[in-house]
Amino acid sequence: MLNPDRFLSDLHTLRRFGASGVGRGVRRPAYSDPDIAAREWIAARMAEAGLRPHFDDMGNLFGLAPGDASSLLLGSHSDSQPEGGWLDGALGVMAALEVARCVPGVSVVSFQDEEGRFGATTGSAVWSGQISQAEADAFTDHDGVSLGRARSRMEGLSSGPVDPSRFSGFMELHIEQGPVLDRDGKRAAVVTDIVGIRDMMVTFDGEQNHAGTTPMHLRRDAFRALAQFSALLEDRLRNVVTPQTVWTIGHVSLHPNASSIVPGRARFSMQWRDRDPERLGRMENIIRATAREVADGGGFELSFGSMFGLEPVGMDPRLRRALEQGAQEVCGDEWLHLPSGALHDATNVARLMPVAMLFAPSIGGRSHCFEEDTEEADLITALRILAAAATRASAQAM
Ligand code: HGY
Ligand code: MN
Ligand code: MN
Repeated sequence: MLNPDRFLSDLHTLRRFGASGVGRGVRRPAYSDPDIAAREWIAARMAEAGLRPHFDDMGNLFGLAPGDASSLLLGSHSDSQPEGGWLDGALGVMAALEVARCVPGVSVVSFQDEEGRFGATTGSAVWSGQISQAEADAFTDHDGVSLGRARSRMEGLSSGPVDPSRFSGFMELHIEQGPVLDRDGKRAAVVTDIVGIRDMMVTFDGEQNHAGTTPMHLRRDAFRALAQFSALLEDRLRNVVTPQTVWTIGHVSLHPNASSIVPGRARFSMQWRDRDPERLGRMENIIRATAREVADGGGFELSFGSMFGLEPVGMDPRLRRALEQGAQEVCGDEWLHLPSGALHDATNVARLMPVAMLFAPSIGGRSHCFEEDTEEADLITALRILAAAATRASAQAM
């Protein structure tokens, strides 16, 4: 029998690992002390629930259903953004655990580094073979720490790889992290598809110089190149994008980043997302051409880092149907279909097995911030839908 109080208590306990900032914010980046401590606590809760905790070499934590029969995998991730909310990922892991306590044939997972301290959805990307362990180990965070070095902090916990063929499918409950459910007053969403993403670092190199004595017309100011690139891009992308297309310059570092020095270098992240792979490709061409136009026009050196990409994925019709029936059963017509503008581990897992996703509302549509929150009644509704769907899906898989 589902125990909503136990589920909510688990969520509040998990939030305490890396509790930060206002509200229920967290700082729990992959392989940090709070992340590792949280994973060890989740492993203990898995064991109490009758699952077999199993860390793999990446630090992905599985709670394996007893016996050798195929099981349905439920879960998400428990690492957070540098400034994150208490529910992003955590909701899916703790709801999966509560369902596994009540529905036979359910295993649980908390993937590592979904939030991309080192890349994006790195733990499930390695597990699904999207990238090799060696490739992942070479990734570095913005402080230059390699994933290989960071994950060595979990050395000794690993029991080796988990074979994906032991699972019949994957379902992930996640907060919407957007405004639609909150705006429309709906209780849940069944996801139709997950956007694709492209992400790369770009560098403009100009000329470092004195901020007081260098006339404006003689400057090769790398920040101004970045500003001009960003403004020009709005215009160049206009005829290619839709209202749902997004692009973000989220990380910027200026060198030497001093008030009295004209910056000689601007290094920044360029990320874009869309549901159409062909549009992602056209955007890449425009982004590269616009950066080149700015560099040539202002006498800057231009360099591009390696590009990370994931393709858009659709949801499995059978598992999606189980979520739709679960939603209808639990909250009548108070649910809808939504595409996911956020990336999720389900994108990588879809390479291995059928996947489907369920969203719970985000208050004010806020996420990737300390203010992220969801009404507790909506958390319980989502739990009930996930349990109803898992009951159907695991029965069908037998
Ligand atoms: O960025 C994303 O979409 C995910 O929340 N990491
Ligand atoms: Mn997430
Ligand atoms: Mn996130």
